Amino acid sequence: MVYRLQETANAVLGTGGDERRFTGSRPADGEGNGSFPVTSWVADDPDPIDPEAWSLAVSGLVADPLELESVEPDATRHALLDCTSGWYTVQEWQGVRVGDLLDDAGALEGASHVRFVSVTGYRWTLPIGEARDALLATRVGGEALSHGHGAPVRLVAPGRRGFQWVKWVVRVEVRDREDPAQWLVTLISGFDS
Ligand SMILES: Nc1nc2c(c(=O)[nH]1)N[C@H]1C(S)=C(S)[C@@H](COP(=O)(O)O)O[C@H]1N2
Ligand SMILES: [Mo]
Repeated sequence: MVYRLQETANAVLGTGGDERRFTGSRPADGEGNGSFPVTSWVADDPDPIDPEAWSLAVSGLVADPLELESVEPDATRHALLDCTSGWYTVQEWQGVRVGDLLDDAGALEGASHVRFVSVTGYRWTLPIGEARDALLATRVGGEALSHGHGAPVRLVAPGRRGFQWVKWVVRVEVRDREDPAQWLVTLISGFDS
């Protein structure tokens, strides 16, 4: 019933219909920071990150842990960000391939997963093959990423839902296992207790 009413509203307003993805999400059109919403899963809302104070650690099952003070974008991907709150956007993201970082650090035998950790503690883990192909993005639609969208660096994980695209990344951890607790941590992230 609710669904029917929604369909009727869409017909009247001229929104929706064919443009919806199979997830139900509607498009946010345009390019760059201003063209799609800033969304947090629950209460994650860190202060803007001072790029001078920021660094990106690549650690865990690696031969040479890295501590990068900046990231030079040298890779581009068109990828679709689909938030469970009902919108999606296709953007050109620029950044570094996670695979290149792992090659620099030298992923060790047994490495099977890569965990991306936000300055807020929010985190998500991908199987290493998929992680290699993901991007740590510093730019969107030809612009430097804004704070709300995850500056200085956010994960771009093509094919994954928006909540897995970790913003404000400070650590990349190479691991030999999944991370069952990530659901809980992600849900409570941002709540002071
Ligand atoms: N650190 C952190 N990363 C996060 C979130 C969050 O709350 N904290 N929200 C996620 C959700 S639910 C979505 S849909 C996308 C939204 O990205 P955007 O704000 O750039 O649109 O970021 C994801 N990354
Ligand atoms: Mo989301």
